[in-house]
Amino acid sequence: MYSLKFVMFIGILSACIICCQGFAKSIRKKSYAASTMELMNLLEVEDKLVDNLNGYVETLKMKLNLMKRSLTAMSTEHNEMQSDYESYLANPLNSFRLIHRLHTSWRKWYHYAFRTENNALVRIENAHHMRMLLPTSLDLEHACRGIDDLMSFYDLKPEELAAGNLAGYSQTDTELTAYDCLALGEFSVQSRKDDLAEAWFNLSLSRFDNIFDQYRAHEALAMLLAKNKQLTAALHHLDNKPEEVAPSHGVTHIEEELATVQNCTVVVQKPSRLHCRYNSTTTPFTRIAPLKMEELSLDPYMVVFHDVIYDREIELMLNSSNFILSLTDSGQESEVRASKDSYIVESKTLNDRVTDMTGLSMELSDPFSLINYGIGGHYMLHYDYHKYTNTTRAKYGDRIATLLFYLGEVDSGGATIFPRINITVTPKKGSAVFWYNLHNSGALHLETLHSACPVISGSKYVLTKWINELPQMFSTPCMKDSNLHPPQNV
Ligand SMILES: *[C@@H]1O[C@H](CO)[C@@H](O)[C@H](O)[C@H]1NC(C)=O
Ligand SMILES: *[C@@H]1O[C@H](CO)[C@@H](O)[C@H](O)[C@H]1NC(C)=O
Ligand SMILES: *[C@@H]1O[C@H](CO)[C@@H](O)[C@H](O)[C@H]1NC(C)=O
Ligand SMILES: *[C@@H]1O[C@H](CO)[C@@H](O)[C@H](O)[C@H]1NC(C)=O
Ligand SMILES: *[C@@H]1O[C@H](CO)[C@@H](O)[C@H](O)[C@H]1NC(C)=O
Ligand SMILES: CC(=O)N[C@H]1CO[C@H](CO)[C@@H](O)[C@@H]1O
Repeated sequence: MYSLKFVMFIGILSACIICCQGFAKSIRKKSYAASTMELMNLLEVEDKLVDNLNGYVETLKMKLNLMKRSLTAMSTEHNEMQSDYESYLANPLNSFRLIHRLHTSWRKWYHYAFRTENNALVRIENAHHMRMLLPTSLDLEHACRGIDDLMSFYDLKPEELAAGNLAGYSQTDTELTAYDCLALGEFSVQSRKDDLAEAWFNLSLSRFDNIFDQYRAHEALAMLLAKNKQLTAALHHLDNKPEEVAPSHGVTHIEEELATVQNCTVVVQKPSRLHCRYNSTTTPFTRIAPLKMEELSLDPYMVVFHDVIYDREIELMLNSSNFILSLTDSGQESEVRASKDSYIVESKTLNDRVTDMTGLSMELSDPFSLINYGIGGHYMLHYDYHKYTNTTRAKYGDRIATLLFYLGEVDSGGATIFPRINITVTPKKGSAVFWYNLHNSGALHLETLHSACPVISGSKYVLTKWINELPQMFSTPCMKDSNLHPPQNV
């Protein structure tokens, strides 16, 4: 039991403080975890909730009993008929009763089954109102932090706490449940204490007693391992997935990351390209200087252009003192992109060239951004589109297409890969890859998921251009549900 006297003393004290400070009691502002008074209120709330649920169960039981009794009567009658149905139905009264039963009674039962009893409804509404009194996720976070602080101060281990052992002050009835351990693990993940999180998840796993619940702990462990790039170990935890459980978004993501890693180790040029030809039909410029382009995919439409940026242009850009300065800045390492922060480049010449290559207007497009990936530099799986809400999108426009110039030769690694369409583009100095991120209908093209493989040797410079959809309104034919973007003449 709780030390009630102590709790009440603190409770009264807190009440005084609350009154003195003139807090409106009706609006709960205090964190439950911060005050014993509030915790006492929470005990009361739990009492009421249990009462309420009990009432609900009683109401349902009455309904169930009523239905069971009728069912017994009905099946007795039905069985009687079946033993000798000819003589049963020979009696006109029996025939009448059969028709009546099926016409009236079953309908009645059907409606009765759907109807929610007033009594039950009141209980549900009670529960609905009491939601206001329940601890919020912030309360839970405070509570987790409290436990975490205790552990740091007294150097407690998760196993001890889980067993209800508070620094030698042991009480077996305060053992933590598997779900408690899971919540503390998730809090530890958020606080970036991964070792602690693993220990909590391990404890949670050992406390669950069926495979469905256990899978939740396995999933949590898998996410943790995946975060630390231990993808194979992560997938191992997912082996035990019960068939009835639908794969979660996170799990799919781990599988894709792993496939990406495997793909990156086999960076091979895709042999069967669709076409390779000189193209001179996009704009007048290209009639004079045809573009060498290869089609990689029709859906999403994706092409590689060769020799579209000149060595001298690249040298000038990379020699720019501002760019060099931006490289020596200690760029923040992000988890998604392990590369130096990008550097903005404005160039009318290049803008015009992209228009020549793609037939798209560069109005409203993001400026070029120059990115350097050093050894091991990579970019995890992502989409280029923003996935704006409709109103934001109507205002700003999403990125309809991406053009990516390769500015440096990479000796090994560094490919751009699209796992969902099985396309790998190896960087080649002076070439560029172009693809549409959106369907012609405007829908986001999910197959454009891509990542940049780690550079093994060399240094990879890419110049990207994200092209805005809004100025293309009159040039892109809007064919609903058509995936192919036939390039247009400007
Ligand atoms: C969690 O369990 C795994 C497998 O039993 C073990 O290898 C690992 O060391 C444990 N981690 C912690 C932090 O206890
Ligand atoms: C993906 O491409 C590689 C290399 O071209 C090929 O070996 C493999 O069979 C392809 N996989 C699929 C699923 O198309
Ligand atoms: C770029 O810098 C290198 C080394 O400092 C120099 O040799 C080269 O001439 C420069 N190129 C241009 C185009 O300025
Ligand atoms: C946004 O627009 C699309 C297409 O017009 C529509 O299908 C979707 O329901 C809209 N979403 C919202 C949140 O309005
Ligand atoms: C050249 O490319 C443009 C745009 O990419 C396309 O419309 C046209 O069909 C291509 N022409 C040839 C001859 O391939
Ligand atoms: C581009 C590429 O090699 N894609 C492959 C990546 O890995 C998955 C699964 O292993 C394959 O199905 C893709 O073909």
